[in-house]
This record gives sequence, structure tokens and C-alpha cells, in this order.
Amino acid sequence: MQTANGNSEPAQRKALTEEQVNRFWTEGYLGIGKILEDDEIELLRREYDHEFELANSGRHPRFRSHAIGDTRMLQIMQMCEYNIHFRRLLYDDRILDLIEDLIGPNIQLFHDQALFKPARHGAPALWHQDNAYWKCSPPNLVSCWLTLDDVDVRNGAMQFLPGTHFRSQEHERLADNNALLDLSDQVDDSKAVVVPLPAGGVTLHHCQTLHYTAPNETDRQRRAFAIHFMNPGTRSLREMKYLEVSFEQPVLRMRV
Ligand SMILES: O=C(O)CCC(=O)C(=O)O
Repeated sequence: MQTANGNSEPAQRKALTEEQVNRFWTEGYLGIGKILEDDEIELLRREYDHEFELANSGRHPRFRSHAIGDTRMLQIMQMCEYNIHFRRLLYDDRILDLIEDLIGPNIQLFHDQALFKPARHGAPALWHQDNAYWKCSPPNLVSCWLTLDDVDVRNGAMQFLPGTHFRSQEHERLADNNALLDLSDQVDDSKAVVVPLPAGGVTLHHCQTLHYTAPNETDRQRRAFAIHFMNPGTRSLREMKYLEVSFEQPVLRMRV
């Protein structure tokens, strides 16, 4: 194939080293440092806060609040349908290049979500595999989890159990919140790896990697945005879409 620079092959672009790609497939996750500039982070924080202000006043159609005891995880599903700045992020080459190194150049959105742990009473995300919710086939989805605040173990940084992506596990529903799945009883969290990040940093994880985030008991809020990517042709058995291949969600990159 001819390209504009006259070479016979497309230029090789690599966002991840071979060692990082191997580590991802061995451990099921990767921590990547800061990928956004400070002015981009500031803009996204303002937009994020605006969307949650709408949600707090009952004016966001995709808002949910997940309570565990007296803590809350606030969630806006499909932020990309309401906010152009978050929609742009789906197409950001800095993110898509990372994803391409893991699942190849044909990349479709599965969904996105903003996950907000307010200061002092942010609920934990209990140990789970994403695909226990999604039931996607084949189970090859990769998530990019982006933080708009500095995160550490105390305000809800991602924690992963390395190597757990090789098999799916049955999940129980949380007793006092039927919407949430919980594997805590079956998890040896002494092996958990915490991935602290600066604002504008990301983690990548496979849809079967067991992960958890702690309650936010600090005075710092924790604003995160997760984008879940799949290959076109992935089917969600949960949505009973196994008879069809869905192109309802945007195809973000395609090289045929
Ligand atoms: O943001 C969190 O605390 C949890 C995120 C999560 O579980 C995910 O993105 O898969």
C-alpha cells in the first residue's frame, strides 16, 4: 500500500512498548502516567462538574446514584451523548493508540461512564469483573479509566488482582443493593496492586480483570471517566443481542 510519504507500508505507530503489551496480557492491566495537558484537565473538570450539577438537580437522564451504607458512587452513563468534550475524548489518538496496541485497529465504543466519588462519602466499587455485568462475547474488551484528580489508595485509585482475566467468575449480587455485583468473599485482596495516578493519568484493564476501588474517606473528591472499547462484532448476551452484530455505538477507528 502506498502512503503519503511514499513508503510502501503504513508508518508503524506504537503507543505501548512490547514489554507493556506483554505485561497487559499477562497481568490484565497497565498503569499509564499522565496523558492529558493541564489545560485539558481543567476544561474536563469544569464540564464534569457541570454535568453532575445537572444530575444533582434532577436534570440528567442518565444519572444513577449507587448507595452502599451511607456512601454513594455517582454515575453518569454515556457522558459522550451529552457533552462534546467527553465525546471528543473517545476519538483521542493518545487513547486510541494505546487501545489499538492491545485489541487492534478496529475499535468500537461499548459504552462510557463518569464515576464520581465525592469527598468523605464516596462509595467503594466492590471487587468485580466488568464482564460479569456485560456478558460480552468474545470477552476481549479493554477499558481506559481516566482520572481528573490525583488518586491514591485512600480516595479511590484502581486496584487490580494480576492474572485474574484468564477466567470468568460467577458473581453474587450485593445484599443491600441488587444492582451491584460483589466478589469480595472470594477475593484474596492481599495480592491487590494499587495504581496511584496523577490527574490526567489512565489505567487500562481487561474486562475479566478483577478490580476494586476503596471508599473515598478523604477531603479530596475523585472524578473518573471510563471508556470501554470493543472490536466491532462483539455481542452482549445480556442485552439478548447475540443474534445480531450492533453498530449502534460509534466505530472510533477502523482500518480495513
Ligand atoms: O471508578 C471506579 O471507582 C470503578 C471503575 C470501574 O470499576 C471500571 O471502570 O470498570
